[in-house]
Amino acid sequence: MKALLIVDVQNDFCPGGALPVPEGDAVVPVINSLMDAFPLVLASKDWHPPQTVHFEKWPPHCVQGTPGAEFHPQLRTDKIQLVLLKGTGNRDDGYSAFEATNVNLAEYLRQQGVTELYITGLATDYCVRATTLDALREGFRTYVVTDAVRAVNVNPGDGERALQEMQEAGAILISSEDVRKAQEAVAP
Ligand code: VGL
Ligand code: ZN
Repeated sequence: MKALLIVDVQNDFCPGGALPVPEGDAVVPVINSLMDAFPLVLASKDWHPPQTVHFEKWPPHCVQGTPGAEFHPQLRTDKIQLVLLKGTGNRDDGYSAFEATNVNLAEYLRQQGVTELYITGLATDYCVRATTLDALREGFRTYVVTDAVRAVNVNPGDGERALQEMQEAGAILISSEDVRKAQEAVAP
């Protein structure tokens, strides 16, 4: 069984937010178009306390309960079965959705019978990267949907390098079109 994992598609990571990812909002329609192909859809939220060591590295963003921490308003939430909260402590970055503090994600996925994870969202070079590498370590067949992710690119090329690193670690890079095609072949 496969699951769609949406990483941090929150207002603060989109244009106009506190830590905007260039074209961050461009992933929203792509992710929306994928949801119906998956029996299980999960989404993570970066969910920081107002004071955290994380804000020594980054401008304050995604503070628990603030508008910046909400999902992008166009993201379809009706299909999201579980929200994973991460970066919730004062001393952790919580880049990976597998560091969620409200659910043990790896255990949850195994309980649900999930063997394949399709990863989308923000940002390619931080939370998508960390989540993908953890998913591989946990033994899931892990896909990264390349047109459903965007990078911060603190240094030019960070996003491309992250994709290459994930691929070398065993991730399969796939386009959203190919995800949809594969699904149509199964259930026309
Ligand atoms: C992220 C930087 C800081 C991310 C979160 O979601 O990729 N990046 N916090
Ligand atoms: Zn953060």
